Amino acid sequence: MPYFIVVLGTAGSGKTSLSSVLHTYLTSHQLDSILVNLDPAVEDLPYEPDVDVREYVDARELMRKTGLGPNGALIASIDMLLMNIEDIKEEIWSYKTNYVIVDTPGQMEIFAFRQTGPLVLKAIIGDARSVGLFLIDSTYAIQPSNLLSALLLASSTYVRLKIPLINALTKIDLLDSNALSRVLEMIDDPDQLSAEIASERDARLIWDQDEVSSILDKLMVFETIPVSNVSGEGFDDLYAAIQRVVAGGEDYYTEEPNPVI
Ligand SMILES: Nc1nc2c(ncn2[C@@H]2O[C@H](COP(=O)(O)OP(=O)(O)OP(=O)(O)O)[C@@H](O)[C@H]2O)c(=O)[nH]1
Ligand SMILES: [Mg+2]
Repeated sequence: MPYFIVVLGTAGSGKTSLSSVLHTYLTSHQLDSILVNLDPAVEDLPYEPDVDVREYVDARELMRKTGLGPNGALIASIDMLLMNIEDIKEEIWSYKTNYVIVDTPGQMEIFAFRQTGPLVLKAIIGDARSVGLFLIDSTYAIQPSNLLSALLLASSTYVRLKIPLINALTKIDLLDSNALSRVLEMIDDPDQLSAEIASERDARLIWDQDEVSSILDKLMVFETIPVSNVSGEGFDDLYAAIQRVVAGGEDYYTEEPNPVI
């Protein structure tokens, strides 16, 4: 059975880029994987998907035909994916592969927080093991209150999808090493994050420091791996974290002889 790696995160956080780079990384390590584009609204992809839901439902065509706006068309498209789910699942599972990388739609509030998105994922994954990568754009996370809201979003995504998550802090090539260390320290230390939020002029109006600390104490805290989809930095660590979740730390090879490269 393959392992499913579901790439999640807010619009523009780097899901499509990371899916592509991860596929290249796995291939270069003699691990077979396929790429599934689960975004019915995407126009251009930097990779050639093995399975592409636009062959079942094309949100852009739906917009043209129905006059729906982008969000309405995406909602309708994801609902329509569910109607085709058996065929989509069959196509994905027809590949004998180690990993299935699933690139999800940009508007994650439509995908993860409505009824049908999680049902689509659940149906595709079936009984296989899965891990979600929740992408946080590091250039956004340098602002402490942004980081807090990203961590809250990761937690609520976990509640919705009920698959284990790893946070991937993307675009670290755009941060200098001091800024990156500061973000990682805030993620590691809830007291520091709440202190930094308290010192933000605008955020102080909504959050007080004790409140933030107590929220952070209760939050699910997922492992965070810094990566760059441009330089490839961090992918050894990301792969190791994925392995820890899906295969309990053991390196994994399927029973099938693996015809990689
Ligand atoms: N510098 C840098 N740019 C990145 C990185 N990852 C993604 N980008 C850029 O960020 C933009 C968005 O990347 P995508 O991979 O399309 O992000 P996405 O989450 O799939 O976007 P949507 O599907 O539209 O929500 C693109 O211009 C990418 O080239 C990274 O690690 N470093
Ligand atoms: Mg994308």
